[in-house]
Amino acid sequence: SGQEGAVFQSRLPFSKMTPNEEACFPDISRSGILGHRVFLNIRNGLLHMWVDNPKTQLTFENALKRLPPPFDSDPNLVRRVHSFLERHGFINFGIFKRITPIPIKKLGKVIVIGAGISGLAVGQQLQQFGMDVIVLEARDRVGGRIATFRKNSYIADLGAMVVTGVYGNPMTILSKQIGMDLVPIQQTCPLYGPDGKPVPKEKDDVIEREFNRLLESASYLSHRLDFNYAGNNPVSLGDALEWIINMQDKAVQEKRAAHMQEIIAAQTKIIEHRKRLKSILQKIATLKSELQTLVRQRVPKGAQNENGYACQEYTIRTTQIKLEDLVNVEAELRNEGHKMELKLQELEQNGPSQVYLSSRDRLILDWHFANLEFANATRLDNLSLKHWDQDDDFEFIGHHTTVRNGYSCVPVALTENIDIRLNSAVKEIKYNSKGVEIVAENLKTSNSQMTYKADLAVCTLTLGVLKVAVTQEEETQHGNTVKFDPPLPDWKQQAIRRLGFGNLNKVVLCFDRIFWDPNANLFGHVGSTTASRGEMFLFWSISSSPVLLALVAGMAANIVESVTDDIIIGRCMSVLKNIFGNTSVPQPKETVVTRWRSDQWARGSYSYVSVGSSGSDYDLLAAPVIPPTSFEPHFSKEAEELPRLFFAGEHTIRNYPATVHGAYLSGLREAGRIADYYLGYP
Ligand code: F2N
Repeated sequence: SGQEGAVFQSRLPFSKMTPNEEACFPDISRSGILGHRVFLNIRNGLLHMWVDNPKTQLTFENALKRLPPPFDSDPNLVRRVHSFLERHGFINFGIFKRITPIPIKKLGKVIVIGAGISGLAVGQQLQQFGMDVIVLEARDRVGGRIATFRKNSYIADLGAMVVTGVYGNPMTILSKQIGMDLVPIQQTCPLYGPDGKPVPKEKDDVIEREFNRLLESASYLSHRLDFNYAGNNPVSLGDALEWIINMQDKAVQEKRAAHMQEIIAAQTKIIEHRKRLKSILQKIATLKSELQTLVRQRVPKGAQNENGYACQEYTIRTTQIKLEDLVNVEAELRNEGHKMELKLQELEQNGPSQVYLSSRDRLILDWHFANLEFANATRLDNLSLKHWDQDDDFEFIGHHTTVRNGYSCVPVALTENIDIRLNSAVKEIKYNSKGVEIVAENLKTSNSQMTYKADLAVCTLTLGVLKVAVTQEEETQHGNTVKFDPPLPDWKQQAIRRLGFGNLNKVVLCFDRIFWDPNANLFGHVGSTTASRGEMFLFWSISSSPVLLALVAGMAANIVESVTDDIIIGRCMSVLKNIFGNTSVPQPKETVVTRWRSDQWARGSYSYVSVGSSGSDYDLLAAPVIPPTSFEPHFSKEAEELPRLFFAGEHTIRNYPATVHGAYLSGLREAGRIADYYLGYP
């Protein structure tokens, strides 16, 4: 709350200008501490006004009126700050009541390709900046990877479903503008083993700690020891984790070997010791019989001479002393032997564990790996060890929430006042220094093609669709193949190839009653093999009606795409019956299975940093493309250097990839960039 809260919500530093602000306000940047203070006070004041009431346009005039003196004393500076914040999507974005009308005279024409959240964001912004916008969308709906299944009272999100953290998240502002029913997720997640029985909490905790330790070790390996290449090949997160597990296993084996050696040494000592005892006992026996003979043959004092008698008595006495000594040694040896036996017993009883992880523990660990594969939409051995979590520092804090009324309410709200052509599949994107020509096929009226001319285009095609576009062995003629003319520059194509585009699928099961614990939003199912760890590993219950969402991640995500719905639903049902009992689980009333990889308008779920890629590939994917020089003499130098192709989408935003908020912010970013190029600085 308050001004600081509003600035934090806007992802800006409270008491510092950002590099972008310094570049846009060079005069302030040079002006010293006082100028900075004035700028920051105006900027922070405006953000506060907007965040407090994002349902109404914040006009310059109203902002100026509400700024406390002395910060209202330079209206020109206030106007500049206001324009800056508006253009870069810090104020007046989303759906809000306008006070000033949108300019009627259009200031340039834009084609936006794709009506996912990024396309809608860029469209809304450019429209309000006064440009003429048409959005072309191949599907018969908007939202792209935000897709909500609705039937009767059942609601389930087939694509994005979680708003990941509320502070700093632009979705928080949108939720104030439109009816998003945000519900915090209860993070506790009971696990059920492969046998359907609950995994004891203590066991669950121990393995989770081990999982976190393994991730820390992998990070140490990468960032401290710089172990990121094996030969010339970059190392994957999956490889690193398996190596660490093997090392742990080896360490356990080594400990066991050392322990065995200790036992053998103790046993050898005992054997030696027993030998000694045996020889002492023999000596004692010999001495005893010698003594007995001596005593038996003893000649009384008077029956022999004095010398002989003394000699005889001396022999008996020394034999007795020898015997006593040996008996003492025997007692000592027995005592020692006893101690040795005890030590051996202790060694045998307190050996190190037999293995690093029992096979059951390994499967629980695999469940955590499946969860990580879900978050990254790919197998761990596809993820770059060094860069897979490069966006971690930008994660928002605060609750993770789901949208109870379905996430599609957001894209639907963002269609307000924009010209969107559904069922329009873009086939060709031609661009040169004069502008763009977009060829689209109308999927409703077959074979009818339309060519749209504009000054520029914003491409929000998914990374999966872009990969098909730049791959040589394209499935020409059928399916969603988009041709760029001229082909995209090499640096762009390389980045498209390098960055990963993953997969993740969901199974929606709608029942007539709840048979699971209604208080838990989540429960996990531990698979029976490492290979199948991602198959229905997690169930979500977030709807107010009896709906379960099963997740299929990692390797399993691709496998389910080639299997029929019946088989997948059958697998889900057997997992549920295994946990809740045959008779407790009714037949579902409605079911949906997603196949995002096979979906020709998506070709996967979202991007990831693959082995050999890094965060800078996101920047390359975001960079606009300037057409190759036309050599036509009548064009001014300026027009020739204008970019004509701009890129937005989840795969173009380095700090917030793979998310709805990231895709949305990429749309705001591109709108600002386009306005800077085409409308000049306000
Ligand atoms: C065309 C053409 C053509 C194509 N002509 N138009 C949680 C948190 C963070 C990350 C992950 C997760 C867990 C995963 C999760 O459950 N979420 C999730 C997401 C995606 C998918 C597929 C699934 C199954 C699950 C999830 C989440 O909770 N929270 C999030 O914040 N994000 C999640 N995602 C990812 C987002 O859905 C995604 O990043 C975002 O929606 C992407 O928006 P874009 O605008 O970049 O792309 P898209 O919506 O695909 O728009 C492109 C449009 O282009 C699309 O409408 C196509 O039909 C269209 N198109 N070819 C004309 N030739």
